[in-house]
Amino acid sequence: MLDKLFFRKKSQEHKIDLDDNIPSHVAIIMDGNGRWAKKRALPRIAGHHEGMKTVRKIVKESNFIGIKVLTLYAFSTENWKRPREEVDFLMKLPGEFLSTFLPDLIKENVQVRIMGKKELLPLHTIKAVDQAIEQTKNNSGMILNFALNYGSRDEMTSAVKSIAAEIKNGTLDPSQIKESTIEEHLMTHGLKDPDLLIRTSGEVRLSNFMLWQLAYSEFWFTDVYWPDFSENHLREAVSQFAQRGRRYGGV
Ligand code: V07
Repeated sequence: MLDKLFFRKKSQEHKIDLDDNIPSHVAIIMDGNGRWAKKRALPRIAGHHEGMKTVRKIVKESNFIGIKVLTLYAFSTENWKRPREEVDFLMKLPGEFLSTFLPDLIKENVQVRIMGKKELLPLHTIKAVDQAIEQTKNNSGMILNFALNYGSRDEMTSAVKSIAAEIKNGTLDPSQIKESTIEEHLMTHGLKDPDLLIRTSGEVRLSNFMLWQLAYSEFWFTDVYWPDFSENHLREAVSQFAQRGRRYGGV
């Protein structure tokens, strides 16, 4: 690992030093697939398909850099409002991605996870992701966490519901509720908060993504459309992160 990083250190444009503060959890809003396609007079689904190939590249590079958790916003609770054909196409991407890349992910010791309301996905999508989760559950390397039918307000609403149910059945008293109680009921329980959020394609908002978990994260934005996002862009974001000091509200 040491000499590999050293080799790349000399050969890459954005240097990441061995003693750098590598973000352990990186979250990405993969935006701009539709605009990428439009620019080329292609259908939107062509952009999504190209975006899927970028996912593979960025997963590989993240693992190489030493990122421990990579969370990718693949489908939001709002995305159901898109045209039916586009939604149907998007729902086939997890299956296509996994049938192509799952063997590589297994070799690379990556653990696949999903956060979001899985029950509302088409059965073929659920089957594909469940199989990947099952086949990688004992992997000890990078966690690849796909936000699929995920919305932060939906996540918080579910958390409040289950906390309320525990109060009602007597297993929890309101006076015992702490920040950690809420954290334990979120879909990210057990994962540390993202250190770095990346959003592509020039939009500068959170769009209902990990509102609780991003409270102290560094944000990094680029105008680049997701299908054009490269390993070098990721290294640029990570090396800028490594240079920024973080104070957590202290002095
Ligand atoms: C999707 C490609 C990336 C750009 C954003 C929208 C389109 C990979 C997955 C995926 C999800 C779960 C999983 C394995 C792969 C995916 C959707 C859309 C819905 F276990 N890319 N990708 N899922 N796009």
